[in-house]
This record gives sequence, structure tokens and C-alpha cells, in this order.
Amino acid sequence: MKLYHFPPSTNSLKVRIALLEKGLEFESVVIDLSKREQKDPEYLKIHPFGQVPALDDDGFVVYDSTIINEYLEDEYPHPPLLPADSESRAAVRLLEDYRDNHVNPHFVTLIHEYRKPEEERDIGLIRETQTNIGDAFAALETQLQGREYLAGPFSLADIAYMPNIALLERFQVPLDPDFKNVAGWIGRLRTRASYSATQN
Ligand SMILES: N[C@@H](CCC(=O)N[C@@H](CS)C(=O)NCC(=O)O)C(=O)O
Repeated sequence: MKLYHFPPSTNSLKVRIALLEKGLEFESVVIDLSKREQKDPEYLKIHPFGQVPALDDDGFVVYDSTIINEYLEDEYPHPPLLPADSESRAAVRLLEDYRDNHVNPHFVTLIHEYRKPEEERDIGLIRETQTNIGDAFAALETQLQGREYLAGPFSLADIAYMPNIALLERFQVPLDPDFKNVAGWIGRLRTRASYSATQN
């Protein structure tokens, strides 16, 4: 299996964590986004939209982190990262969708700001984005009430958020101290061996 990825990319990390959780070995092919390698004509044959990640599993190519993780679950179902019943599976997918469309974009804003020299950063935008992240995590606080992980057992939903959790620390985003469920969940995620993928 070959994983085309860029190590700091949050969406690439979603797949690396799923591979680690499933104990699947892979060859790492780094596509350096800082050199725009994702737009190289050769790579566009792998990923037609020129993004990371993409996966080549013995000649079968699939891209988009969420779709790749679903593929991994279908092809390598043990250990399971989706619950067995349809309602819980739908809940996992909604939580992933929330992360992809309503949480991760705020982190992309922070990544772009922190890439700039300090004096060029838009502090107002950083503060506003931190508030947006706090608001987004308020929904997770409710979701985690009475649950160890977002959908009960550890799942693809939790994996989707792990790269973002690591960035909370890196960008020193303060979370509301009243978010006790979120704090406990983050603590549990940090103890998983696969969390180490986020630390390079
Ligand atoms: N929906 C896609 C989004 C992929 C994506 O946005 N990848 C970013 C890195 S995290 C990327 O390749 N950015 C470079 C570009 O779009 O040119 C997924 O989940 O894989």
C-alpha cells in the first residue's frame, strides 16, 4: 500500500492514524505542498484534483481522506472503526462531516496565519478563528455527554478530529475550561499510540 501524503496536512493525518489503528503497513510517498508537488502532472494522474492524501492499494487508487478511511474499513474491517448498526454509523459520518466542513476550515485559517512571519499575522483573524473553534467544540461537549468517544466506541469520527486536537496545542488555542467532556476525550485520544502520528 502506498500513501501519498504531506506529513503536516490534517487530512493526510486522518488516513495515517486510521492505518496505524488498523496495524496496516504502508509505503510513504511525500507530496510536498510547499513545493506545489500536488499539482505535478504525474501526481494529477493519482489525484485528479491535486490534493493530499491519496492511497494506492495494490493498484487500486482512492483519494479524499474520508473516502479512503471508509475504503480501509470496508477492505480491512478489523479492528472495526465503524459501529455495527446503521444509526451509529450515520452518527459517525455526520460527526466526520462536521469536522471536515465546520471545524477543519478554521484550522486551515490558523495554519495559513502561523505560516507567515509573526509581524505579518492578522491577530484579529487569529482571535476570531479561536472563537470559532471554541464555538465548534461546544457542540462536541454536548455530543460527548455520557460517552468516552464521540459515537460511543472509538471510531473514524474520533480519528478525524485527532490532527486538529494536536494543532490546538501547537497554536495554543484556549478551550473553555467548562468543556470537561472535551478535556477528558482529548486526554483519552492523546494516550492512543496512533496519536504519535500527529507529533512530527
Ligand atoms: N476533502 C479532501 C480535502 C483534501 C485537502 O484539502 N488537502 C489539502 C491538505 S490538508 C491539500 O492537498 N491542499 C493543497 C491544495 O489544495 O492544493 C480530503 O479530505 O482529502
